[in-house]
Amino acid sequence: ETEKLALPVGTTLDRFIKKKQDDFPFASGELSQLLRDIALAGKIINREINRSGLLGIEGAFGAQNVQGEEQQKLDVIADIRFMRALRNGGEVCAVVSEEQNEIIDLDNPNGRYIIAMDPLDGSSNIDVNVSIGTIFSIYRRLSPVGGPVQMEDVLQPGVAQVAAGYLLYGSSTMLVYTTGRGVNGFTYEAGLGEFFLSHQNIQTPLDGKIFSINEGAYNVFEPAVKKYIEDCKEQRFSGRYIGSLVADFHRNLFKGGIYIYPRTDTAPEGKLRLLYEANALAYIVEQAGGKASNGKTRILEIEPKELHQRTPLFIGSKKMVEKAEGCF
Ligand code: AHM
Ligand code: MG
Repeated sequence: ETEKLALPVGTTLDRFIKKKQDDFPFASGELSQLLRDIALAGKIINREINRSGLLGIEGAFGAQNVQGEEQQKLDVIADIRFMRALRNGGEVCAVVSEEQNEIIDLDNPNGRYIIAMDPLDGSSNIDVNVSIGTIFSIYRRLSPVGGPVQMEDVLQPGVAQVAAGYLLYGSSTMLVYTTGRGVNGFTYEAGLGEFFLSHQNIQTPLDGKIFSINEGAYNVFEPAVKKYIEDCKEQRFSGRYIGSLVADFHRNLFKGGIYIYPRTDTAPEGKLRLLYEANALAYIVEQAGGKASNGKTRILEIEPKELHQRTPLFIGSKKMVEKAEGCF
């Protein structure tokens, strides 16, 4: 209640971050600046997405994008925008991105932070005007500042995240993030160019009635997953699947539900990536009172071995994830 009074309607993201910063006067403020950099990149990508339907026809009336780049796929554009914002910001020394195979060194040897991110997730929805998202995890580097980035800086388990969040480019654009003290959501007002605090201290329902899974692969699911899905159907739960992880996750976060991407024959470890898809959402869901698992182990405790490692994912309302785990 006191938090609510302290942060009135109309609180911008900048003001919110500043307020949180004031609560920790000995913090350096770098993390705050980093979150602002991410929000700025999010605004730029939001603008690109809103214009994306015009990309193909813009050539006809002679428009080129600001940097004069040739028309590129939107996920590549998003990657470029993020790298630029993070490099200019100076707080981040290295990035792991879904769009690039190797660790990206940002030439900021004094940067204290590492970011793992999927700049634009939901590839099958990008070209067809359906919700997509950006996912990010922030870690503190382990190796000494000033030196080269090491693999151990990047391969940290999810429990080591200092912040994580996502941008959802949906019917409105939202930024949702946590620094380990609850989850807060901000809605973008494009006319003013500001994110406003719209969802304070988000808590997810303990149980839910929505299951989100691509059932096209049902025949090759593990028996435990089949059993859990049958159970959902027996209870007449709603099946909802956009095919954009952020959008499916976001809906279930508010309404109560479970998102599942299990092992299949063609994806023996599932499809989603531990470092920049599963971990961030796992941190957020736990902070909101939910749960994330690979079926047996807590996602945040999995020790990563490679940058683009995959993991099966069961994430959402605590009771639903526990029940799914119980089927194994
Ligand atoms: P991407 O990183 O290539 O976009 O793949 C991740 C996406 C998720 O957003 C979504 O939940 C899932 O892939 C959908 O996969 P499928 O089409 O196999 O159901
Ligand atoms: Mg992705």
